[in-house]
Amino acid sequence: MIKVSGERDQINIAKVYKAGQDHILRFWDELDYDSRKKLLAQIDGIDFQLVTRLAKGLGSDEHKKPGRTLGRAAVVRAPQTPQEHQARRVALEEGEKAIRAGRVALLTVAGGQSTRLGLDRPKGEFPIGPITRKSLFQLFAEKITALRKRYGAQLPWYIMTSEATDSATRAFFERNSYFGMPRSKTVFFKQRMLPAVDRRGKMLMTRKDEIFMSPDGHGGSLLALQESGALAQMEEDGNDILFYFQVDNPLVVVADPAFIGHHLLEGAEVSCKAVRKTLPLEKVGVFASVDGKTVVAEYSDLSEEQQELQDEEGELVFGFGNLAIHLFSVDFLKRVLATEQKLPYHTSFKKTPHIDKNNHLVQPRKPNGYKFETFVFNTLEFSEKTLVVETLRADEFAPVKSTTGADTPENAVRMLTNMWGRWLAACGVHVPLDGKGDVQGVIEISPLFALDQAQLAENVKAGTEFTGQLCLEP
Ligand code: UD2
Repeated sequence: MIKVSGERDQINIAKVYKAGQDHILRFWDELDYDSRKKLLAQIDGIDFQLVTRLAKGLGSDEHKKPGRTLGRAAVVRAPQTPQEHQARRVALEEGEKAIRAGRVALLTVAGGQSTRLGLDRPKGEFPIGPITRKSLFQLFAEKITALRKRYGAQLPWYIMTSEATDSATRAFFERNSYFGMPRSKTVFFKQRMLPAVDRRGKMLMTRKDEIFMSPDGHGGSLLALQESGALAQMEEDGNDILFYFQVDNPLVVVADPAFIGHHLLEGAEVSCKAVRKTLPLEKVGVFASVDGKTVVAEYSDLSEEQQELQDEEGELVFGFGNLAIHLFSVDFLKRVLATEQKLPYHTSFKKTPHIDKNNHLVQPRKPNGYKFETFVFNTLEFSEKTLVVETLRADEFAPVKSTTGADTPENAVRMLTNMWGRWLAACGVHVPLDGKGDVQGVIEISPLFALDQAQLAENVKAGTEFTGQLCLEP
């Protein structure tokens, strides 16, 4: 066993050997003081018991509970009838009251590594503004600023980063003077990281003095909120409702008052937004019910027959996809954190660059490393009352995920332009569409100019014309 001086380091090194991971100390003799310190610090942050447990279960996802019978989940449909519209108005008022009363805090999860986008920066820096090329972070900041002005509320914004995105994210906000927002109400906090292991359960190294680590999944937000003191701060500030959204969706209606109102009126612990799937086999998690509880079932856990299953009216039984827009009661989060039972870990098998025992960099062509993550929607299994509310994709969901496939930046920009085009058309501006129904041209409306269609109607100047490009800023 290698020799270290500090007591804590000695205990940690003993854990490394006990877990059978001593290959991570293979280059110890070649490391200088700083490198040793760095490696010891990384080791200090690893829960070796957890890694051992996860490595033992490779190939058998913890979350897959055998024999669960999935049924259809109850979903509040997007309003169509006069009664449904009236119910929405009542919910809207209730939600606005809660926002004005300072009950709502916001959470953006932005710890992911944006590998599929091939970005070397945090995804929140992605230039999404169709004309201004403003970043996702700026777009959210403008929405939040507009909401704060509208409701006279603080709406504190918690942003979860990870070791992979933290310093770059903070620096980006600094460089941009926090987009004019008060610094005290923008709070960054880091989620934990976990090592990846190979087929034999051995941790992978990226350098002689560095273990490969990746963020522990958006489910890590619960523990990170607690460990950072954010949950305690929410309580102190009187925030009892948390609005959760992902950094990748520029269309999100931040702190949607109608959604908050439904959540409160139903007495829900968790509420989720849902959209109808575009195709039965669309790759999204879907809402389902198990023993009377609403859950999210991943598409990969459903058979093709299940994904295509229809009722007598020809509607998909598992037809509502998860947008990853949620409301959590803060008390609920505290209860989940206090239970013995933890969120299950999901395993993914990915190409993971690493060094071999001769310190040669290996760029695998096939998957070689198991990563472990928990998912925030697994908290639904702890919820006594969950509400799922349908919304329209065109108005609220255009995630920026990948350079290919359905969720590209180009698609998100087109959907933003189309939404703003619909708002303008409703204000009487002529907006020509092409054969596919897309706006012919490009439109951008700053949330500081108009947060929604109603505000646009108040602010747009009479005689505004669209001639292929229109940018409305305050
Ligand atoms: C997620 C959902 C999917 C659907 C979709 C909606 C999962 C497994 N699937 O798909 O069902 O709802 O979103 O867009 O969640 N993140 C962190 N830390 C982490 C991992 C992720 O902050 O450790 C953030 C990440 O920055 C991003 C979000 O979580 O904002 C989603 O992560 P993803 O892109 O890996 O999720 P995806 O596309 O698999």
